[in-house]
Amino acid sequence: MRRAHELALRGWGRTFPNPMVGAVIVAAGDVVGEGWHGEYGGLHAETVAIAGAGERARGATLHVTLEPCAHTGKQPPCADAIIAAGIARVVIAVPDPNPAAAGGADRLRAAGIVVEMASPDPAASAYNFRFLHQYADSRLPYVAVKLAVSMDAMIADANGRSQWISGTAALEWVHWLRAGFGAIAVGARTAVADDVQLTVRGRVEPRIPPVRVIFDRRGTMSPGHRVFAGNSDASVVVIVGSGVNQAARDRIEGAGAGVVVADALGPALESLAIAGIDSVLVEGGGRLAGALMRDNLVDRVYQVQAPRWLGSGIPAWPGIEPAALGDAARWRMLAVELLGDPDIDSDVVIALGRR
Ligand code: AOF
Ligand code: ZN
Repeated sequence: MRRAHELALRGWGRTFPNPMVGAVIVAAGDVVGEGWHGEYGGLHAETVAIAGAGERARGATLHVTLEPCAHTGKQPPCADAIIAAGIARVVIAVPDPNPAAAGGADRLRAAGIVVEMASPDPAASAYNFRFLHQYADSRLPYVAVKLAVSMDAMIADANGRSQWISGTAALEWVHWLRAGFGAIAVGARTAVADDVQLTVRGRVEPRIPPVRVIFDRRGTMSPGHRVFAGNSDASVVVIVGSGVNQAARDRIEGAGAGVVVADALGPALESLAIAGIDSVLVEGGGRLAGALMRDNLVDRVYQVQAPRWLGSGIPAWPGIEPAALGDAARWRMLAVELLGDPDIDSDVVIALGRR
């Protein structure tokens, strides 16, 4: 199943609104077929694995990261393909929350196949948050915060310089990460200080380019900033407070961006959801990260820990309500990964999810 999850992740950035799915067929201890869902609307993981296994699928075990579908959508039902292939046993990591497609496990059982649900492991399928969030009955987008911090938890030095705390491998990784979100966001201070583009410039080209969002309560963004430069298909949305005057709003709209008016982060995120944004990767600054955390709006944290000390600077996550150790919320560790060559970079990314 671990291999099946690895394969699923190859669909990163390419399958939404459908899931990433991986499948591995094992016969007599040998892997005889592998598949993953590589592109929205394309072949399902199970079908690809079955095609690879051919006759060796007969009597074999299929490990699949999502319950096989029982419906005809863009693709025919995988449950029927599994039955036709003569697979004897199916191990499933996560039941399908999509009511249109669910029911595959029951159909397989009815055909005499042994079906097992793997023990629940939120970390193993954490990559599918976008697919799963669609069925989570939330009025908000899924919110992830990515921060690069020094060992002493600063996101910038005392002069406000934050480029680059982490190394080149981390930068490549961030571009990969961006491809998996519906929007990329920063606070206006960061947008101006780094003159950000918020585009995806990595090895995965997202099927739908993420919307670029700037939280600009005071309306300070102006048309000269690079995010408005028109070198990308990804639209730009600027969220301003109700105190920002019409002239400033017109200036931002004149630069080609959409303007959303909101005075708090919850309503701002709700407006993004209404505009069709399902998920947001917030990349700073620290103040925005701290405010989102304080308001309980963060679903996932990616903290890139760089092996250096700054002594002073801009702290990550300011403004969080103090808590006694016994009361402080404990997050779930989803993954820890070393980014790049330890001789060059030695950054570590820690992925955390809510419990
Ligand atoms: C996928 N890829 O590998 C699996 C999926 O319209 P369709 O036919 O592509 O069906 C989409 C639904 O099928 C999807 O929401 C999910 O519930 C189920 N399984 N989907 O795109 C796959 N196994
Ligand atoms: Zn299917």
